[in-house]
Amino acid sequence: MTRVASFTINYTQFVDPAGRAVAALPPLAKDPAALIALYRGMMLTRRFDAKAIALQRTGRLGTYASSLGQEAVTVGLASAMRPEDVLLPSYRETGAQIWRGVSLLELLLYWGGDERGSNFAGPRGDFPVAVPIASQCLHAIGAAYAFKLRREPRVAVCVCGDGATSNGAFYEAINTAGAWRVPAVFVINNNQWAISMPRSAQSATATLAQKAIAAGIPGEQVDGNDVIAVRHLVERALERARGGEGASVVEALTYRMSDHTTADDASRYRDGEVVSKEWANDPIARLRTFLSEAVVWTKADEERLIDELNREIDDAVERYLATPGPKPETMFDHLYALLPAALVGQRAAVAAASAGGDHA
Ligand SMILES: Cc1ncc(C[n+]2csc(CCOP(=O)(O)OP(=O)(O)O)c2C)c(N)n1
Ligand SMILES: [Mg+2]
Repeated sequence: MTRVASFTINYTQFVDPAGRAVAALPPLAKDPAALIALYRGMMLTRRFDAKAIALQRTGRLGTYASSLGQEAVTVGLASAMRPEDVLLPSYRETGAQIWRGVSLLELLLYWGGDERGSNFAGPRGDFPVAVPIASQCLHAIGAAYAFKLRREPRVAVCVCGDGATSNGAFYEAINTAGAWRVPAVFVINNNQWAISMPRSAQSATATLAQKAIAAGIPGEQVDGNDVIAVRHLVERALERARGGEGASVVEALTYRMSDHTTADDASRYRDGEVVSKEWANDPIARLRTFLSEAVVWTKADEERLIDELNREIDDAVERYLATPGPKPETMFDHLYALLPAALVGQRAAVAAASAGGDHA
């Protein structure tokens, strides 16, 4: 018998849950401005998240998917990208979208059921939120193949959940990424749950990263609550893709601290004590401790930042609530470039029957 293939999956962590460096740090970790920007991005994401849930609970926003506890994955991966790269997010990448320049108003409009919120004024090339699981993985292949054909030094960055890696579209996408050697990075935001299905019941594989091996591309794991590590690993994967070496998979290990969405009640299927213990891994507290020790981050800095973020969020909420809601017939306007004849009549019938509404 001869061994014809073998593989190893590496796991990277730079800063442990107590905020201590546990490995030789990358240059980023010694750049106070860069660290503070990451901290601000994570704090904004968390505060926006809380506001979005409050708006949903008071009937002023639709179903919303929280990223509580997952801020380091979503902000870390976006911070590694260049503006000209393209993000293909799932519904849990609010932090990445904000970092990329999607406005808080656009996010509120989207989650308020208004498709104008997906017509980003900032990152024009970024894809809208993908709700159908893993569909964005295939879109990423299309985008990445276009970059390759046009010889543009851009990378398609696709983010999907742990559960999404059980979907055929994920396997098809990574297989094609390997075969076509396209500039793509697949980040698995492994929050340990696919609604009520725990990671252990989703797949018998030891790591999700090793699914990449079967596609002929590298896969590795990172501590998804260590923003420095996420940023570093995704940056490396991006450099590789940009340099013509092809796609890779980064599995970021984190934990979904929230319900699946505002339409879910996670206390029905998971142990509250286990969830509470996960707060010890909070990515924001970890960076705050690291910052206070490595750089100067005082209580006054923290208070100033919170004031500034509150103002930014309140201003977006005010503008959102003052935006007249979309007319019901506009639901026909964003799927087809040219509306099929069969739907033209339906659109007209809806328009005739509706008077429109608003978000407040
Ligand atoms: C193709 C498809 N199948 C099923 C669903 C229903 N669904 C919505 S979220 C979800 C679980 C996804 O879990 P995961 O990929 O881990 O992402 P997470 O929600 O944890 O971020 C499922 C099955 C869907 N949206 N699309
Ligand atoms: Mg999940």
